[in-house]
Amino acid sequence: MSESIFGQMRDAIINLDADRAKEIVKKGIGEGVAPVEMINQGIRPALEAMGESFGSGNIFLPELMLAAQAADAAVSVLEPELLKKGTSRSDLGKVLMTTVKGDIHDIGKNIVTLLLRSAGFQVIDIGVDKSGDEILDAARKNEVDVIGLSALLTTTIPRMKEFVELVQESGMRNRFKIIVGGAPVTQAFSDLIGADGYGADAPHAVEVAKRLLRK
Ligand code: B1M
Repeated sequence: MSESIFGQMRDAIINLDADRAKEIVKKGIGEGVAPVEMINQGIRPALEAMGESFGSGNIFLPELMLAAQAADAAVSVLEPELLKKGTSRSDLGKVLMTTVKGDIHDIGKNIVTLLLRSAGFQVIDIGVDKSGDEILDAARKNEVDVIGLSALLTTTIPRMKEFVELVQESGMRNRFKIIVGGAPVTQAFSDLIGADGYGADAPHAVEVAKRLLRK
């Protein structure tokens, strides 16, 4: 049953049909399909397929943008479900989430934000395209425990390395845990730049944040 929901969701996004994507999510919720599974098996693979078509020149930016809008629409229906299924605790710690400078991809960041909130973290989401100085300033002002950086472009992941260096130079490296993620980011890259943790997907990011704060 849920197998066909995932297929229908992928089709809706690939056909750039936001209304249909929302309908399928509602149907999935009605059938008791786990929201995280709808993301992992429906939304994310659909966008990956669109990304491949874009990379090979079979579709163009306007189509990619419409696919992203359909995915966003699907996530917006899932949002209350994810938060409803979450814990009533909000004391696991404070996390700042952002996408690094030069990068406006935010679907993955928003999903990680949702799951962290659902798990009981307080999340300050400062949006996309943020410089190292902006991120560090916000982290300091909001007194967060964890800084979460997302990047989707091979040209923007170097901003993560620069950020770790900036925090080190500012003398605040012991004050913040830094978690990185996004499609081109790997555990090896995270280790290389000296981040504290890497999340392959949103549930994994939550586990890593919990482990780092030992909660
Ligand atoms: Co862009 N784009 N895009 N794009 N886009 C990619 C990344 C690309 C791989 C597509 C391709 O060509 N095959 C390619 C990058 C190639 C490269 O770097 N070598 C690319 C390109 C080239 C571009 C533009 C440059 C295109 C252009 O303008 N010519 C441009 C860049 C703009 C910019 O940022 N400056 C661009 C623009 C766009 C849209 C605006 C159309 C749209 C983004 C809309 C939005 O985000 N609001 C878009 C999209 C949708 C994609 C793809 C198709 C899908 C990304 C996505 O949302 N995936 C993408 C192809 C791909 O990823 N395979 C592509 C679904 C999402 C749920 O997954 O973001 O990976 P993801 O997040 C996951 C995990 O990675 C993890 O958890 C999430 C949930 O499971 N995670 C974290 C993410 N952040 C985390 C942080 C953590 C932990 C885990 O800790 C803090």
